[in-house]
Amino acid sequence: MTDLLFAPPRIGALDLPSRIVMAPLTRSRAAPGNVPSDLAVDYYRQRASAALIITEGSQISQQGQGYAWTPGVHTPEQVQGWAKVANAVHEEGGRIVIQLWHVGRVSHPVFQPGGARPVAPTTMPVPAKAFVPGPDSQGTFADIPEPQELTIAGIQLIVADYVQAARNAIAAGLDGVEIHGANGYLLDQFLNSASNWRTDRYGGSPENRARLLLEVVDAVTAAIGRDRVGLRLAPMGKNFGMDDANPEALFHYLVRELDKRDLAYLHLGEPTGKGRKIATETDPRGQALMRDIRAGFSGPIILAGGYTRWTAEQALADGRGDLIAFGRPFIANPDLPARLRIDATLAEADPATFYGGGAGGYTDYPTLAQTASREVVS
Ligand code: 8OZ
Repeated sequence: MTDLLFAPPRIGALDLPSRIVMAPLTRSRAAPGNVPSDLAVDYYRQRASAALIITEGSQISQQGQGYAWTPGVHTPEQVQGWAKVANAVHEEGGRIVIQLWHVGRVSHPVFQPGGARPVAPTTMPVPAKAFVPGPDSQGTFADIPEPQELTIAGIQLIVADYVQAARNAIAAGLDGVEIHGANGYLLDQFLNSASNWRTDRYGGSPENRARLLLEVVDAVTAAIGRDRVGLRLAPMGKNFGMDDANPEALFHYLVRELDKRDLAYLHLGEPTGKGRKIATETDPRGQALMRDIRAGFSGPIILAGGYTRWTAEQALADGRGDLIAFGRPFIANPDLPARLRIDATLAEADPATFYGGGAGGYTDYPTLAQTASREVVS
């Protein structure tokens, strides 16, 4: 076993101690006002040994929220909350960027200003349910009404919201932002031909469907600097009705454009055709597309999708990516890099506590050292 995971890379403005990234993970535990809670401060502090923490998706505006208790980055209280998180991670010697999120049509009137219908590129039924606050502080799933089609003015407001959110992130002391362009949310809804039937300059050709994403990238990089902006994409992803008639044509254009923009990194969710389960299960067409993206993008690439230490080392050895994002393993193993270094057995995360609730299943997973001392004590 080589130790490629521990060869230190530089991405954008940041020197990293390893290639082990903490993937963005929705945990639905924000305090009232969608403010990152004091528990979130502990949670991220505990995971500061990651080469880079990418926070949970955080809505750029009230319109951008689609799940109960996700944090925002658009009010002064939320920015204060993120400042505490950034401080905690920096105190431990870590680095942290925030994932900027607009869910588009994957929302519900309970989240929308004035109880409006959620916004989308095109009005059509949404093959998804929204996770809304239910009785007894439990989340519950609700049908999504047909969304409203965004006007050009509405699109421009959203671009401005991304810019403000990115400025807020920097004001909070975070190290940068990741634009969420994946998994069936707003920017992905514009990219994919199945969800974008527009006939204006934001729909039709790959150039037009990529326009909003590139406008957001350009506006955010102009505001905070290219070396502090990453982008997450899900090539051939199928979440929430995503589908593209010609993903090769779309990504050929998109990657060529992104490459000109000199981003800090590109973060790719592996196409598995089976719900992003295991990286090695990718279908041949998806693998070929991933190779083309890799060849067309000269900046660092982070790969995500059910990686283990072994498959991560393989991906790095094959040159398929430069860094690996681990999601579930970071939930139950706050000291994941230390465990991977000695190939320790990993703790399993409990899915019952993924979303919502308090400290249980959030900040109470021990490090290896804590586990050892508990065993000595008992
Ligand atoms: C799981 C649950 C809720 C949201 C994504 C932000 O898929 C998410 C998400 C994942 O990108």
